[in-house]
Amino acid sequence: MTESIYGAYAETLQQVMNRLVDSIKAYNTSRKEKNGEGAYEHLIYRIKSNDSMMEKCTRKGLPQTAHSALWDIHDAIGLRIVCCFLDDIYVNIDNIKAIPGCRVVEEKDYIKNVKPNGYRSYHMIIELEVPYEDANGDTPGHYFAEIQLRTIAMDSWASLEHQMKYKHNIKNPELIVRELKRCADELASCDVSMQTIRNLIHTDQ
Ligand code: 0O2
Repeated sequence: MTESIYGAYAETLQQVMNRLVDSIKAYNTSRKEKNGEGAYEHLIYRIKSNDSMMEKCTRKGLPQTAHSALWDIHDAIGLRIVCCFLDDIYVNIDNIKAIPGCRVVEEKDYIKNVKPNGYRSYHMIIELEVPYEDANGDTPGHYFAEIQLRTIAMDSWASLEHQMKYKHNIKNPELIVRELKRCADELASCDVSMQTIRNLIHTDQ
C-alpha cells in the first residue's frame, strides 16, 4: 500500500475536518430549532485523495511531502455547503467567520464575479487553530480548509459542467460553451426570483 502524503498527520487532518463539520452542522441545527429553517440544504466534505494531492503538488512545483500538502496547499480539507437561497450563503459565511480559532485567508466571490463559463460559487480558504500538532511541528497547530458555498441551482450546474468537461471530441465546442453559459445565467435569474418569493412570504408573516 502507498503511504499517505499526509504521513503522520493523516489522522489529525480527519479530526480537524470533523471539528469544522461539527461546528457548521451545530449551527444548522440551532437555526432549525430557532426559525424552523436550517442554514443550508446539504453539506458535503472530503479529505483530498492521495493521488489528487500528489498531482497538485507536482503541478505547483512542490515536493510531494506532508508539509506541501498541509501548509503550501490549502484544500486538503474541502467542504461544500449547498444552500436553498442566495441569502443563506451569506448567513453561512458570517457563521464560519465567527468560529473560534478561524481566520479567513482568502475569499473568491464567483457569485459577484462570475467566471466567463458561467461558474458561480463563493470560495473561502480558512486557517484553523487547533489543539493538535501541525505540519511545522507547532502545537497548537494551524490547518487550512477550502469551503465552497453555493445554491442548489449553482451546484447542479457545476456538477453537470464538471461531468461534461471530460467529454472530448465534441463537434461544436463553441456552441456547448455558449449554451452552458446561457443555462448558468438562467439558473442565476431563478435564484434571484426564488429569493424574492421567499422575502415576500416572510414579510407576509
Ligand atoms: P476538486 O476535486 O473539486 O477539489 P487551485 O485550487 O489552485 O487548483 P484555483 O483556481 O486557485 O485552483 O481555485 P478556485 O478557483 O478557488 O477553484 C477550485 C475549485 O473550484 C475546483 O476544484 C472546483 O471544485 C471548483 N471550480 C472552479 N472553477 C470551476 C468551473 O469552472 N467549473 C466547475 N464545475 N467547478 C469549478 P478542482 O481543482 O476541480 O478540484
